[in-house]
Amino acid sequence: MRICHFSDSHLGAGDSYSRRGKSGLTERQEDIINGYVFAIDKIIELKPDVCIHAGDIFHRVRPLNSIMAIAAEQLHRLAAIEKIPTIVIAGNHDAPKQPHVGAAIDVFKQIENLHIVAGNALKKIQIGDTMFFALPHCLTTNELKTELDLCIPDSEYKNNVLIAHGVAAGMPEFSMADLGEQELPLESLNRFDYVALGHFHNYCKVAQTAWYAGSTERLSQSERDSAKGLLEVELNPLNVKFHEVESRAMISIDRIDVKGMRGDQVAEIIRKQLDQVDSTDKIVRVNVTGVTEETIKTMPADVVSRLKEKAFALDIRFERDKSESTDIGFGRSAIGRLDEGFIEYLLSVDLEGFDRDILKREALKYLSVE
Ligand SMILES: [Mn+2]
Repeated sequence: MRICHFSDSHLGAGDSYSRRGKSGLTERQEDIINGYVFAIDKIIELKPDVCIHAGDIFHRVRPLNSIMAIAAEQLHRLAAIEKIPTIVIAGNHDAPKQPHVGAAIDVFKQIENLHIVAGNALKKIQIGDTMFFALPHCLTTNELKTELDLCIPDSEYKNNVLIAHGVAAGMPEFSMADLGEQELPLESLNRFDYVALGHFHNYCKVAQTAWYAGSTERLSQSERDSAKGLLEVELNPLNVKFHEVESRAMISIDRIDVKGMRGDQVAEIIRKQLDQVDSTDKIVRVNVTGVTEETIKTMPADVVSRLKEKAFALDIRFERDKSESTDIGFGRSAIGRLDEGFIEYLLSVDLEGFDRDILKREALKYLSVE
């Protein structure tokens, strides 16, 4: 039995990015969609016996219709046209917080050869000589425990495979402190011939037979050094191989110390650094330390937006000079992140009965300096 395991496509993410591409979605959303499509191209080329998506195919509970159509087209291609039996589980990002809302992936249930697993309950799926225990994201720890207790390998089958979305226990470095994150005890993972995990975005082995496939595109700076792609898994004996797919480069320019410098000098230093790393097609974070009130006051008004033209995306973080005692924030830069953070939060929560646009407008009134 040969399996392809991929995960965390987060389709729809990147909507706060400013430039729009040909599709009308943002260029960043297009990147994220491309990662998902490239992974499916590779899986079709590898022609496994079974394909697994271990959760968070969508970034939000309610994706745009256009995003759902893209997801459906590719799953149809994989399962119905290429006839690769495919199992997709709900993750914490795309599982609804209220059961009556239902999971977006449920819409794909009718696709031939596709097994959709959502709704807080384990589903056992037999394919050939292998039993797949597909455990979607559960709403509560109690529900998770009840369902995990049902995950007992059956010796009737040559292989038993567990599919789950969450944090492998005892590995705090893997916790992304996400809302609704769930912990999977190692003793329940170790019983299986293979465990296909989702949630952690950098592919890695976490227990004797348990692997995270990682995400199909980089979604945060903590993923900048990790290649993106999918796992090809041979069972009996277990052999796991990573296949890379194309993804956007992410870099971090760390600790440019600007103590005692004026804002216009700082802008020039950042510009030179960006030239050195050939930043045009990359997502770049710049950490500037030793910033004083004087640095901010002497920074030309449009400097950040002009620097932004030099990268695909640019996030400049100014860190205050520790010897400066004042408590006042950093105007544009600090506030800029606060309002962006709040909008991101607004987009990520269910706002039943509220108008998202009105809330967004009101919030910006209070959080923006302009
Ligand atoms: Mn997740």
